[in-house]
Amino acid sequence: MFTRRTALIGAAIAPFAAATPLQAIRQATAAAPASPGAAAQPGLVAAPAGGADGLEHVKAKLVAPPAVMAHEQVASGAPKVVEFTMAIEEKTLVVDELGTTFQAMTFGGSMPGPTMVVHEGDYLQLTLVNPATNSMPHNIDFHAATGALGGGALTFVMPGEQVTLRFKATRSGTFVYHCAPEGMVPWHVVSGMSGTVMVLPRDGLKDAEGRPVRYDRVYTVGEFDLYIPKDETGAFKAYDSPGDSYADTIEVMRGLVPSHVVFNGAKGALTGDRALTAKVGETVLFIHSCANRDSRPHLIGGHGDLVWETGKFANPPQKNLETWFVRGGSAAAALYSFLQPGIYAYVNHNLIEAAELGATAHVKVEGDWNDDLMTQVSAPAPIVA
Ligand SMILES: [Cu+2]
Repeated sequence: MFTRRTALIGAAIAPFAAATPLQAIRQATAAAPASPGAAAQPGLVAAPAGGADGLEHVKAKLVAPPAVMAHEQVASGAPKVVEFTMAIEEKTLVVDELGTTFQAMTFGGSMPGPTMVVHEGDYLQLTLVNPATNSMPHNIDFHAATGALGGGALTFVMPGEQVTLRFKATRSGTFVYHCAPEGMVPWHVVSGMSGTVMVLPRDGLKDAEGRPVRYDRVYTVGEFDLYIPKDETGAFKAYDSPGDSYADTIEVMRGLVPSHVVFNGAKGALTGDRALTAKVGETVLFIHSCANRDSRPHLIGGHGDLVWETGKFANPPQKNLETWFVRGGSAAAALYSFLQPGIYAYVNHNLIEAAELGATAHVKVEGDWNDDLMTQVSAPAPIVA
């Protein structure tokens, strides 16, 4: 049956030309294992790659951001095959205080998707599930992986299908993963489909001098630029499904002016009752991903003690940063030990994006105030002549 949805999908994957959009989709699905990327790495298609044979398999439990799954900072034992299962969920989200709705497409039901943690030399094995309740084909491109469009060429799944991909984590660092279905990559990405993989060195993080560093807490922040269409009165439009929102959204996207720039899917997702928490004396690792657009994180009242601006742990971290940078299409990592209690704003220091469009989080820090670091010498009072 030729519906608006199938027409849309057919148009979106036009490179796979066929008699009808549905046939095009089926051909695209069938063609995936025979794509150039797959041909170059036949071991990834069916048979296990030799290096993963005989390794211990462990199942990892993903959690919703800003939390990060339980993990070892220093790997115990030999490399493992770490198995993940993640379902894609298309859903309507409220993204601001006006009640504006957004047709989100998500990994694991959250924006960003859950952060996966492995160690260098481990194999990350993901079963990606696209439930029949979804309307779109999806896949996953791991920036941490090597070959086959980051796995995108081997993971194209229609609603009602699942696929399992395994790749060797050969580089340490924080890396974006995102959906990348041919013909509609940017739309899926700005609809919410990205997250982070953290590949830790087997012996843990090190400072610029090579000394071990550890964190007490880790949070994952995903920054998203949203392009929600408005009607002729200037009010945000609501849609019934991603497909219904497609044509209008693409038009707004092409203007490159986001309607919202948010952390973790909505204005206020990480403020107030949902603020991140820490205690004075604790060291916190902040992972900050941007799948599409650049950002410049700043912790107001604090600093970046150690910052892996590109997120890559093989490179020595930068020290004592004021504000750092996250290139669109990457995830940075910043480590800070809190010295004072209070509410810290963690912002994109394009302050218009932070304050007007939504890119603000709060860190609520408990502990004792250090008068030596800061004190109010005299309270506000009339000017003394
Ligand atoms: Cu997708």
